[in-house]
Amino acid sequence: MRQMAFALLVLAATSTSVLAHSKPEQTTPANETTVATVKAIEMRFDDPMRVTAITLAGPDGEISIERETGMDAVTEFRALPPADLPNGAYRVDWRGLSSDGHPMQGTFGFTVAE
Ligand SMILES: [Cu+2]
Repeated sequence: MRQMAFALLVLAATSTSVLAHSKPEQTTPANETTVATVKAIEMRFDDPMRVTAITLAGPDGEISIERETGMDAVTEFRALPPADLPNGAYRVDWRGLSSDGHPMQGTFGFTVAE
């Protein structure tokens, strides 16, 4: 019985902290959209986020992107992909630390088609 109460407490604490955390409000390209070109990869957070890692995976595997935003906590994160991404499906995965120091992660995807 004590274990059950503890489990519920953990569950409640977890869901509260998830709700309290900043997820990207908007991304560029927007999630699940099709675009002709990608000039920048951007994420906007409602609370400052220190993005500690970000990867871009495309049809031929991982693609290196150039961070324009450093390791500071920001509400607008920006990175630059190589010019002329080939057509295909892309996925961005990121990890970060929210303003209260909790680890966060997220993902979004888009398609390049000309
Ligand atoms: Cu937190």
